[in-house]
Amino acid sequence: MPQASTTAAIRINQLGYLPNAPKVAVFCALAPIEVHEFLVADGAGKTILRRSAIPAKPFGPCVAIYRLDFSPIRTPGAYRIVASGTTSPVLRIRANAYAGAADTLLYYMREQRSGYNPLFKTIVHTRDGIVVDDSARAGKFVPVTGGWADASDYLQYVMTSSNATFVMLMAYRDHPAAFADHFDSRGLPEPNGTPDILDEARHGLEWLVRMFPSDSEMYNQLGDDRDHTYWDLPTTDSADYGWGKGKERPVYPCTGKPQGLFKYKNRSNGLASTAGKYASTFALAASTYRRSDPGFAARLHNKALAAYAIGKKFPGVCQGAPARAPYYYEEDNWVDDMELAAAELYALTHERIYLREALDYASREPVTPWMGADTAKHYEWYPWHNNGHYEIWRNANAADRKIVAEYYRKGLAKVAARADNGFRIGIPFIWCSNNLMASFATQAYLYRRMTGDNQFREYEQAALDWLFGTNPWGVSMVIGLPHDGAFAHDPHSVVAKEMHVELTGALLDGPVYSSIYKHLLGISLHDPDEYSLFNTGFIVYHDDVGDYSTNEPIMDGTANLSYLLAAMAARH
Ligand SMILES: [Ca+2]
Ligand SMILES: [Ca+2]
Repeated sequence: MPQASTTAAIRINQLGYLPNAPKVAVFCALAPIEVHEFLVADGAGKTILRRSAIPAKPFGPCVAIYRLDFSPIRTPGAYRIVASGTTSPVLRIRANAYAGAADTLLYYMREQRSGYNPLFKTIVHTRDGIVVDDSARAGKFVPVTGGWADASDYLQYVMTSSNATFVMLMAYRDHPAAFADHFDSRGLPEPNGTPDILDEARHGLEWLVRMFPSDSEMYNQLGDDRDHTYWDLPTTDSADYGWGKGKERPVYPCTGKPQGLFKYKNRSNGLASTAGKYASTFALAASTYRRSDPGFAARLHNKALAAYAIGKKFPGVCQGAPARAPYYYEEDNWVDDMELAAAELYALTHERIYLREALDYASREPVTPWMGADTAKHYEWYPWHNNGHYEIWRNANAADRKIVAEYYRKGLAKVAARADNGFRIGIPFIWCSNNLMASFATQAYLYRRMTGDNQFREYEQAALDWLFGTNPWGVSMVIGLPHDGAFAHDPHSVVAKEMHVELTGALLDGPVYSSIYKHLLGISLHDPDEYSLFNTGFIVYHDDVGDYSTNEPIMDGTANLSYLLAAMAARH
């Protein structure tokens, strides 16, 4: 059945609804309309539920919004909702709605691999790289091929790659049953006896080890925005960093000082943000591989201790380094990273000093600062949610558990206080809003798991539903999830465009404030906007290769979502 009207739509979670979870669709009208009730019809067209539509505060292009709560239906099946002459797409209720979803994300992670890349079936970026911006080592070659391209450019960051690796290890630790084995360590479609999530995490770990080769060499970034000079494939990347087109790429160390080889400088003032991320990831990995690969685990254990010591010695942040453009990762917090590191070192060593230090760091930033804010700088508060509180909770006594659960509650309450609109969404729509959405839902899930308190359940579900289609545009923010859903076909990606491949599993950046979109440099749409009717509000989203602000797939956000999707799959 087609939509009866283009001026109203019923938005649903296209992936599906778990039988026992809250189930809400959102009626969004572009003009005022009174909707009193809605009905739900089963696959045979028989009405099985008739209920009042709940009016809600307008949001974005949706001048009139009604929440259509069909939670009473728990029987698995396919249904449609009808309200005021508008019919929803088919919605599914099923216990396995999230089965395989976390593994689907890994298709994109594999596609992003540097080093051996299974899509191109060759090694990409073989000459990484040469140290810059460090008087002692500038000009030295360090072998750092590997890891993942950060997004649709080919820059690589320890900041995002270590968080991606950490979250994948954490997802496997907590929800191993959610992951299958269909690919080998190189990412080729051949089972190898290892869950694919661990194949992917190990690919990240081995790059991180290369980027921290000794206790006195801590590297942070590979490549810089000179990468953006050419629109080319990873195999033919012709960026010229001064050593010839397609030759070596620069490797930036953490120096504790402002960095930038040209006009723009970052505000780096320490090493702890990066050192903490190395330490937490290596410590968790040391536990992961303790039995299966004791030699690797021992090496990671030592590196975790060394990185943590560096973080303690040099507090402060090690930010992304800009080159020709003013955009860079402006991470401004580091106590969250040191908290997570201390929590993991406690889990690894059982030495109580680490638990005390973790709690101390936690008390210095109990709430990730974007929560409750209208805006933030680019990646100012990163990671998007602080896994450290949950990691402390896993090994702490009842009193300390209560403290860290309360930290999470405060952050969730700040976001929920802004979520009085019809979509129940309270995040700021800065660049990479989907990462905030996924992290909010993850923190809400962790809090619920820690406390049994369901007070944020509605908002947690709304954030998850948003990512899979309950948003003004009715678009899933993950390409190919579900495979028959409405999702981006024109992402900002040279690989998708030139290779004619669907970037299955990729999480997009997501909608931004229209005020941000209008002021970005060099942005323009290549095709007529199929979502133009819904781009009239304070936020915009475009399925267009030209929109690098809302339609660019992003590696760290994709990995960050793996935990939540694994949790949703594993609980039912
Ligand atoms: Ca495998
Ligand atoms: Ca941080």
